[in-house]
Amino acid sequence: MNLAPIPLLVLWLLLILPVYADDVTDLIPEEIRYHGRTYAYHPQWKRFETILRGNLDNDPEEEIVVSFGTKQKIRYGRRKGHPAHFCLIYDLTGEGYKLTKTIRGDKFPGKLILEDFDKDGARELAIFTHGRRYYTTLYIYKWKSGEYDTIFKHSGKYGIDVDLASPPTIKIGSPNVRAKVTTRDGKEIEWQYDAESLWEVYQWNGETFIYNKDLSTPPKK
Ligand SMILES: [Ca+2]
Ligand SMILES: [Ca+2]
Repeated sequence: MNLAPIPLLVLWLLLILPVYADDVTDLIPEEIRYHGRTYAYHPQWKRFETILRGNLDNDPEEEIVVSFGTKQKIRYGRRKGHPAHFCLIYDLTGEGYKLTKTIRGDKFPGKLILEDFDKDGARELAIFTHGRRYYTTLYIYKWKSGEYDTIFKHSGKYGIDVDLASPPTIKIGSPNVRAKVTTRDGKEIEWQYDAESLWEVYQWNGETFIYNKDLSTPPKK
């Protein structure tokens, strides 16, 4: 076997990979001005950074979506800036990638999903964003009449999951406070949390996610 091409291949990869990576890394800015405040990129959440490509709007070029953590810059006082999650959408134009949408999430970056829920050829963007005390919010954005519109938003701290089955569903957990327990004298009372969450299920109906009573965990009576 002729191994001569292998070093050349490695050299070629070393030449091409950094160019691509630099390009994409540049899409995460060092600073963002948002609603009169300045936020600085913070590497503390680097392992949760996400960069995805996909066509999100009505032109054929792909967009790039980046999601990362920042801290608000506070000029005066010794207080440290609060964390803030940002998600940016760039559109590919003749001159390169142009920022078209800035989404401020909660405090910490979560996962992103690009999925064409309504099968119209443009993908929708699902953003998970986290707050303190295990609080998670899920936003779903869709390109509609020239802008990105929120078609779904829900928060909770007992689990949120997007299932991309056909039709797709979203499960939102809530505490099962109605669990029944039996007292020592044999009486059944509603007293404590059950280990298993209750699940509110939303199912895609062709246009949006709507609550589906049959798929949801029935509240215990
Ligand atoms: Ca596009
Ligand atoms: Ca779509």
